[in-house]
Amino acid sequence: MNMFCYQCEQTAKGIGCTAFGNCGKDPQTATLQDLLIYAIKDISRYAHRARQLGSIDKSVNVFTVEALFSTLTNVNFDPVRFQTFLIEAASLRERAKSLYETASKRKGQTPEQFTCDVQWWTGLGSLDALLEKGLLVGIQEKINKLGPDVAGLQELIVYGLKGASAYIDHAAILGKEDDAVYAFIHKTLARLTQKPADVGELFQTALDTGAMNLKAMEMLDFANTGAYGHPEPTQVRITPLKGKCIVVSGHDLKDLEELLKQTQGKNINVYTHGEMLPCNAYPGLKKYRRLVGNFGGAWQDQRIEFDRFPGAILMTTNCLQKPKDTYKSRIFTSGLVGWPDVTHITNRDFTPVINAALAAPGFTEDEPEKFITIGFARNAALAVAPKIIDLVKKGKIRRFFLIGGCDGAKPGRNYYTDFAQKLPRDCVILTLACGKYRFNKLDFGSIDGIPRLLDCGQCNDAYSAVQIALALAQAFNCGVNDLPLSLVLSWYEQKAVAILLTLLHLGIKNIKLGPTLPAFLSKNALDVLVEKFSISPVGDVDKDMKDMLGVS
Ligand code: SF4
Ligand code: SF3
Repeated sequence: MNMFCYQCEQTAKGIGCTAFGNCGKDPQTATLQDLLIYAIKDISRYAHRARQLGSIDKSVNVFTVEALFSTLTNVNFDPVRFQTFLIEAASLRERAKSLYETASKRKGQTPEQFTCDVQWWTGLGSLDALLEKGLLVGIQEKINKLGPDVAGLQELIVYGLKGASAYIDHAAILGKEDDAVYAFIHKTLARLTQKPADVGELFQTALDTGAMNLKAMEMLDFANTGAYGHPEPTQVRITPLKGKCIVVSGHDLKDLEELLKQTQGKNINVYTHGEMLPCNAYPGLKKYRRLVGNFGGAWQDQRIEFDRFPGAILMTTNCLQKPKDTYKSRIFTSGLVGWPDVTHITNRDFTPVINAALAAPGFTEDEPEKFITIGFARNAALAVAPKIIDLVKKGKIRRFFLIGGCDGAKPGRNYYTDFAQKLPRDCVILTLACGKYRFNKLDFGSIDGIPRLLDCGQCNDAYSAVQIALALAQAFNCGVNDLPLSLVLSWYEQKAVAILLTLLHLGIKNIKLGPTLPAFLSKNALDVLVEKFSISPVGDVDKDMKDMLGVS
């Protein structure tokens, strides 16, 4: 069986994964994901029109976002879970359809009738039948039909929606929702079922997706800070302590909080991993004495790191890799994450995780102490803004570099380490997301008490970075593009796509992007990005840095 997926940076040969995903996604799962995306576009037609007539169904909203998020890279690899999703999708299609028809009748209107080339909602009990249908709606088919320019831009929009859905889902878990984001997603997916838009409209929709993602990140910021307080500068231990242990990876703060509650009094140390590192800076999470620090680095090292972690492992969101047999019995998934034959936690009952931690040996001794400093999200960073502005005016800080984004396994990502290390000592680095593990354990020193490395947090804390940039622009009475600020970004999955669209929506120019440019964007589409936004690929560290510093 074949597949075609080009949604992430690690796509095979920089073109597309066709036999098996480089991420570990098998062709069955890929095909079912394609069918699920097709299904939610169909459902969105009804949901969008029903909303226009004043009828909204919360379960359709939540399902749309969960379905999108589950197809994000490195989230769910379990074909059975996707079959279940499709069964649920079929019943939600009926619900959305009847919602629309009832609303139409109420207004004295005749509801529109829609057709689908593929009747995805029938034969749901047979995996083979679903796979047959999925193959008809794959991305390669779309490219053949629409050409690489339009197909690629349509996918850019869908990937932006996937990324934003991750943030919308996290915010909803903490009780923050806004119908405007669901409305945008339904409207946009519904539009994608119609006669293809031209390139200009597709670009505009992509930028609008970036605007919606800004709203999603803002909601999540408010949800996180509302529940756990504002991150504060914090020294985090990065070496293990003696004792039984659990490591929590992913992005879900609520899962971590519940686990910390459930492990109280059980003598189990809890460590963050990957994108959970910033949790150590939230007052509402760091108050738990047993949250003892961070273990390991970014997602792509997990098969080595989890192998040597002597406790239980919880994967709350992306990025999961194929578990090794050595730890398969002590790794657990939660939320939308899934891997066949790995125990999935439901209803945040972490008893199996706790039991696995108690059964595992744990660390036998304390490793020598080592700490890193984190916690410079918007509140903490803006608290030191007056001092930073003063240092800029005195010429002690020459330039800011936002070096952040996703990490990944492909070669070429040491560019970001080299770049950070080679920066002149009068430059400050802002960072966020898992790409920071390329350099966040290095000592960059400080400038008059301001650390040269300011860690804003997770990928969604791009919202914080935007707020910091806007505040600096206001202080210097200029636009963000006129600030002494350069953006050097790394991408891997679709949350990075959503964030990139947000930055473009804000009109931010001259972004350096790498390690490679998205395979799903055709040359023509990339040319437009270069022309309109002066985006350029990362190249030679020394040359790129000289260009950004404006020195010859
Ligand atoms: Fe390949 Fe990336 Fe798609 Fe996985 S998500 S199949 S690595 S393009
Ligand atoms: Fe990393 Fe997966 Fe993107 Fe949250 S954990 S940034 S890659």
